[in-house]
Amino acid sequence: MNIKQPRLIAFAVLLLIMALFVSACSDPQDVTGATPTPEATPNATATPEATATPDPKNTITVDGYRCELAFEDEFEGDDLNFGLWNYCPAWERQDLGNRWDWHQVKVEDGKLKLSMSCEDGVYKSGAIRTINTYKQQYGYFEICCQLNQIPGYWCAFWLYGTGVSNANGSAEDGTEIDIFESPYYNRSEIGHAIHYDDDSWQGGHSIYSKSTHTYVEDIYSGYHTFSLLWTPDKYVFYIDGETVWTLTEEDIPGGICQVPLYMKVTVETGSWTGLPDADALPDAFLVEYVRAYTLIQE
Ligand SMILES: [Ca+2]
Ligand SMILES: [Ca+2]
Repeated sequence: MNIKQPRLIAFAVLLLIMALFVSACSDPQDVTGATPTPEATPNATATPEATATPDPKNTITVDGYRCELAFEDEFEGDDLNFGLWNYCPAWERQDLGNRWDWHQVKVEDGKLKLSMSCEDGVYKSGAIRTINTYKQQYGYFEICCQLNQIPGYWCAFWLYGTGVSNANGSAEDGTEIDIFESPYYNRSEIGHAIHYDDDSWQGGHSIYSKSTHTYVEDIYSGYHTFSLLWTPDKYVFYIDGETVWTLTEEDIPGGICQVPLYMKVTVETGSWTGLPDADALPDAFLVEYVRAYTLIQE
């Protein structure tokens, strides 16, 4: 027997083991991705963080105030969500005979469409509100929308409550907060206002009002957001996320509203804007979504 034979056998066994090892590493299944990677570790598909990540839309921070989504309508489907909204009553609205009319309210293509028509000289427009479905005190309110495309009427997103007409010198029992109004089509301006102690129901007028205008180039083109932060001691108005008006309790003799209000999304016309050209109707106020967030108490 050759003394080198056991070494040859051992060397051959070693080569066989190495061949098997190389074969296993080059298995096509491994090459195609079965080999666990850091991203594909068993934990990665079941980590609590992955499934519990909050929707960034649900909790937001506005000027340092943490807010949680409490009301949302993206206007999907083909009808108004009557769990969230009601039609505004078909009463006469403004001084030139404008009336609200539920026939001017539609939901289609993922949007709320509030239009205007002129029938026998009467201008009818769409309007909805949450008077019977949702009220909120403080928080952040936001609408994303495309405004009127012709002059002669205005769109608005506003907050209102029954206490607005309680003329007692206080704004705390109810304030109309006009987050935005669009009567200034020809000037690319947007209006913002508050009203309280409004005795207009008795034929008078708002005893206290404060308002401002904001110029934004091309604001009547495309979609924009209009929003309000309402805290116990201030209102902050925003257009496209930019602060455009701030009112603190020192700015308002009656103070900041301290009661829940409901939301209104409306179209109106009157002597403020003049009537629109009937031949240009129906134009439409298009709303992509409305959201309301409550303040998170900390
Ligand atoms: Ca009052
Ligand atoms: Ca939408």
